Amino acid sequence: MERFYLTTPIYYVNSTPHIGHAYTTVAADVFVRHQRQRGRESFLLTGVDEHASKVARVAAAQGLEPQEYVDGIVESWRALPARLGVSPDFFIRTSDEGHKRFVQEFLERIRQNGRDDIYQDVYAGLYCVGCEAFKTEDELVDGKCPEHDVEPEWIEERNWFFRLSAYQERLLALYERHDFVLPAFRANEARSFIESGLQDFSISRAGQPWGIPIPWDPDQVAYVWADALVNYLSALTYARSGEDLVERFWPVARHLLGKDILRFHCVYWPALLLAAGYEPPQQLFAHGYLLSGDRKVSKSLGNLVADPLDLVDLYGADAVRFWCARSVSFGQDGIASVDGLRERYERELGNDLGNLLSRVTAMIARYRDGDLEPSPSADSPIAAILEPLADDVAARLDDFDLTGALERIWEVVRALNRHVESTAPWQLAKDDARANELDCVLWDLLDGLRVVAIALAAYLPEASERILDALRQPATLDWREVAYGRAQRVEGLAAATPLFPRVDEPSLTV
Ligand code: ME8
Repeated sequence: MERFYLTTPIYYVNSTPHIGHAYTTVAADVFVRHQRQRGRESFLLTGVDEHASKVARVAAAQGLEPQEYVDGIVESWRALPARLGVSPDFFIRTSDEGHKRFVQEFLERIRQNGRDDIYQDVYAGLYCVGCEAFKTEDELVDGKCPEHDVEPEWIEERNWFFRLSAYQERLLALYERHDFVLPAFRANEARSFIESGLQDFSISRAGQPWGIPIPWDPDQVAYVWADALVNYLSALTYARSGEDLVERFWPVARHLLGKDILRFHCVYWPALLLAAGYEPPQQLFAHGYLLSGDRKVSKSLGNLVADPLDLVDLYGADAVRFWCARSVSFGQDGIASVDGLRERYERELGNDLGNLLSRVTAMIARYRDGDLEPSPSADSPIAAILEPLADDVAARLDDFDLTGALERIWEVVRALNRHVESTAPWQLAKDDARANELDCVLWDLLDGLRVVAIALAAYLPEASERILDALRQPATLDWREVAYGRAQRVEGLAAATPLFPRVDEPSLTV
């Protein structure tokens, strides 16, 4: 049985979600839904990172205890996947007891691995609370963290260090595998960072009451990244009560993340795993930034596009999912604009796909009273168009090519539209001698739309179900159905209602 385990980053709860968080969450869901269609046992993990200093600060500013604060705001983070049509197999909170216990065991395993990988020292240096990361002078621009545009704070404290420097060779060996980190240019970035020499880093913080206590020194708490990264493993130990999923899913673990947290995932995390006696993940994919102007979309930079949930209210989850997958080539940076969403909604979802469904169903209703018998033909041009689709899309999605796979499906949508124009069923309908020809054309279009609906199901789960329903086809999403000639006979098919009706938009632009 092939399995698939995919994680999103766990997001900081110092604020509510924005479109950048929706982006990774949607992408992860598309990959997992697709693998399920191919019959793979899959597990999608997402959740929140609660023990950050910035979270404690926001709580204090609101006069709340950190736990009280996170218990409140976590609801808006749970709503994010739910409203985007994403149903994670588990939603982790780092304040879960199961997670806290596992982090303590994990750190204890490293300390007792016989290699002296954890030692005490004094950290004196800079810390960016935005990144929750220690910074060196050369990482700053004009004395500020370039990511958050703020000066880091000076910290001097005695805490526990992890001997990352001892893992250079073992980490480089992971990068011998060409696809350990994708895209390849990100693998090169991580590899050169490792080659440039690794500094040990602090895995605990002194004088911070909010966090997971270090088991052998409860006056200190785990550094937020040494706590958060472990979620990918800890979740598997308690997501299902009485069941440990580590053996089932850890060997096939894949992490999806934004490029901002590449080093933590591609360098620190595999080293911590090796030190604790676990295998590194199978694969990591780092995508780019959604930008507003030339800056990353971010709450702290205050350049938000719009609340993702407002966009869902207006356009529906499918439209937001489509826009995430299609507006920026996955892996690259790109502009996320609400204008772009509106434009794609109208032109691609409304016209290319929605009108195609309306036209095809209306023609079947009108010219054949809604009844059609299967009439596949091996030399149909539609057969040739559909034949390579399943493999092409699957290969792209296996490589995390979210945008490329969708474009491949859209080629078929466009081809079906051209087929309507070139065969002109309204002309055929005028000539009784061409009745068979009309049957074949209509049936091919029906079958093509059926294939498109199944191929698109991972991206547009709601629309896909509605298309299959409008076509009176079974709701099965089995990937083997993405093949020509499998549509079933239809009876009493009616013209479909618009799939993506016009939206009158209030002011949502930046
Ligand atoms: O870094 N464009 O949490 P975070 C694209 N808690 N993706 C974006 C984005 C943008 N403009 N803004 C955010 C953390 N993201 C840690 C992670 S994991 C063990 C701990 C997405 O709330 C993207 O996935 O800052 C990015 O990596 C993540 O949100 C950062 O979320």
